[in-house]
Amino acid sequence: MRLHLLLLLALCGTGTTAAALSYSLRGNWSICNGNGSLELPGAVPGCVHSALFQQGLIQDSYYRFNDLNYRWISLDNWTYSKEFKIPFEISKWQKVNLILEGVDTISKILFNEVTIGETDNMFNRYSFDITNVVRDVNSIELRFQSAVLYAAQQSKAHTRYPVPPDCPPLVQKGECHVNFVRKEQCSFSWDWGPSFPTQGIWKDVRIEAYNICHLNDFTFSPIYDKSAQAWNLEIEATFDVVSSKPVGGQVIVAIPKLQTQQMYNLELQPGKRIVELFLNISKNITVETWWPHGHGNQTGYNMTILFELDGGLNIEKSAKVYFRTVELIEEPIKGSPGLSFYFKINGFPVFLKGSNWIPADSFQDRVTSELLRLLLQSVVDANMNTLRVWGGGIYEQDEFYELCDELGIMVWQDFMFACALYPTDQGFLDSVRAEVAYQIKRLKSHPSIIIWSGNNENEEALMMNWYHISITDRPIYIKDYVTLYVKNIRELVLAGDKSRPFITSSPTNGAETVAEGWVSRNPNSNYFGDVHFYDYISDCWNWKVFPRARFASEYGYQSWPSFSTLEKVSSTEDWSFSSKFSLHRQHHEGGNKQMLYQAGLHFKLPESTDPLRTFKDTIYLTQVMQAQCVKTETEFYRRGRSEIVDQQGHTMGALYWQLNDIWQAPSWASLADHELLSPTNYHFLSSLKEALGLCKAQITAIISQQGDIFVFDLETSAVAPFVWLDVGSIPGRFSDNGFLMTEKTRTILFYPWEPTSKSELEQSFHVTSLTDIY
Ligand code: BMA
Repeated sequence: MRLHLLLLLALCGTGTTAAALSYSLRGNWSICNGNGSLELPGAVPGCVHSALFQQGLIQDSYYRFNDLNYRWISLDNWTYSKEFKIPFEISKWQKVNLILEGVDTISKILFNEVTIGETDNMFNRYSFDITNVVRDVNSIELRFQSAVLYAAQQSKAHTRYPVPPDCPPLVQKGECHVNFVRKEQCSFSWDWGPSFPTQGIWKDVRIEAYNICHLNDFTFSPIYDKSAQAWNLEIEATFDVVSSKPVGGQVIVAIPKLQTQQMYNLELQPGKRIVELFLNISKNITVETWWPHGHGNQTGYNMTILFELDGGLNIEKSAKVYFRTVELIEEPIKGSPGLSFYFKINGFPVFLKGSNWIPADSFQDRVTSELLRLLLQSVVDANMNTLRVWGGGIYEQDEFYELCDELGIMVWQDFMFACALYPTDQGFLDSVRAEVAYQIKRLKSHPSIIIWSGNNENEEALMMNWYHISITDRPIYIKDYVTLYVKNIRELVLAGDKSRPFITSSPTNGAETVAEGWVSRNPNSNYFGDVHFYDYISDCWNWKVFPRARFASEYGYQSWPSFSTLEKVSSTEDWSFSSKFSLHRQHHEGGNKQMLYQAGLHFKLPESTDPLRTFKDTIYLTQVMQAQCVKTETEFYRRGRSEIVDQQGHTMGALYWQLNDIWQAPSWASLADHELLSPTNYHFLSSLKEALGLCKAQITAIISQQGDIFVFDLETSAVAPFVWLDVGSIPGRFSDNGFLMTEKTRTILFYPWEPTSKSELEQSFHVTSLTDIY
């Protein structure tokens, strides 16, 4: 969906006058630490870590132990400042606002040395009235407070009762009390991620000046009227009317391809005004609906809205409109107690197959449109149709959702609360309310988003008593839970968005959770809602260990990223499975042992006399193990669609944990720094450690180029399980990898993500198969 919120122009009777002008404050700012000992230039959007790196003052933050070495950066209180001249005559404008699309996180803002406001939520958009302080030449300062110190203060000030967890497990080497600050929750560390609590201006900043009235924002929802069998479009435009008299005029909405044009009269009273428009699409016109990938096209229609207001003030917007319906079906199932939990898109039941999405980098200024496109294209190429934007990360940038619309990827959108209990004092709630209202407005026009979910695992944390809360204290926390997710977030969703369902948590029991007072005794039930399932002890080749759930929204196994990925952030002494580095990067208690245990159930563990060979082979084997485990479990859920066994089944979703990685470390991800592990289907009659007659396979490749693509013609001397092709640090994707090679020859394509050559590929090419270890 492309909302072209560009500079607003108005054409006045004679000549041309702009009704609004916008001046971007992107680009170079000055950054200074708390005691003034460090001063450096830094980019906006950006963060302190990136600025220090760009100035050569720190190394790559992901290198070796730098997450610990650079802890001082997030404990300091930094200031961003800039002096600038506005290139138009500012005194001619009735109203001037400073717009900050994203501030990370706690800051006090001074404009020409006057405090104009404060920020405490990185997910909110801020607008401050600077009409009375703005001049032609200006200074702006954002005085940040360390989010880590702020979180500690907030927690200390919450004296009535603790709000757990205080700190992450020690193995995560993270910071404490992240639940007290409205910031990317995993930036204080996670069980796959480092602690980099960034500071900075992470999105656009600009000055907007206007006369008469200004369109602040504009959003819409296509709604299908079942009884009339017709589509309607509900449009909402928010104006700031600065004229002292009412502003009249008309608005024309047009969707040419649907032969639809409607005109409305309007009169805007002074002050903040919301205009609601209702557009009927004639039922005689065929509207092509938006479908998820694999189910149909992603047809969208161009729409224009033209406000023609008094005094020749014209404001025009354009956007792409997609039409689709989504229903969450919870109804009795024959032969199974409980309720179903599945989605109907445009009236058709759809199995949600996909993965969970986490932030693509600790430093969001490094997440480019190209990276998003490559990752999301990989999602559809791997035949997925859904991503869950997990609640411990961020509401993704507009481009992410635009790409999902375009590619047909359904998005399960969590609100950003995860694995914790949260406070509900008024200041916190006000901040959350502003965040939620803003995010609903920003995102609701995207057809890709098919559900809002209140949080990640917080109902489970509460009801399974993760934090050892005494039974007598539990009602306090249940009350807080209901206040936050039901009385605030849910209310805002119901008021602001009629075009998709809402659930309070994941996992949850859906309607049963509601019936039990918004918290279920066991939110992970197989008979209701969705489940998260992790089991590192049982043999993953034995599908009997998996839950016959209605919907598996999280499940998975860890693996190590490829050696070529790790090599870039480590040094020779780190290259063993038990090195200080390997232990440091593992943020999940016992994770390295669990991987070896699981791999050892079906594979011989590597025992080369060369320690580096053993390390590389072990990494390879953890990936093979992960691929096998996720494959077995995913196939189990896919089969479960049409099965009811022991009164359980009718599974309608499988989203494995996790698609992508945030840094180079062991995790549950299948895409590690731009490489795709895509297993093909086969069935082994025994564990591979028991297989007889496997001979060492000599695999050779002849590489040729066809346009932008490289063709790898492979030849093997013997049957080779889990053939892994590697081109070192050359970014790109193979059409298949980790496959079983039973035929003598096979052709695989390589899609480079950056320009490369045949000779570069030949030099970097390396192939491994299980027969190299045996
Ligand atoms: C679930 C997720 C994440 C976590 C993953 C693996 O709990 O929601 O919090 O990273 O499992 O442990």
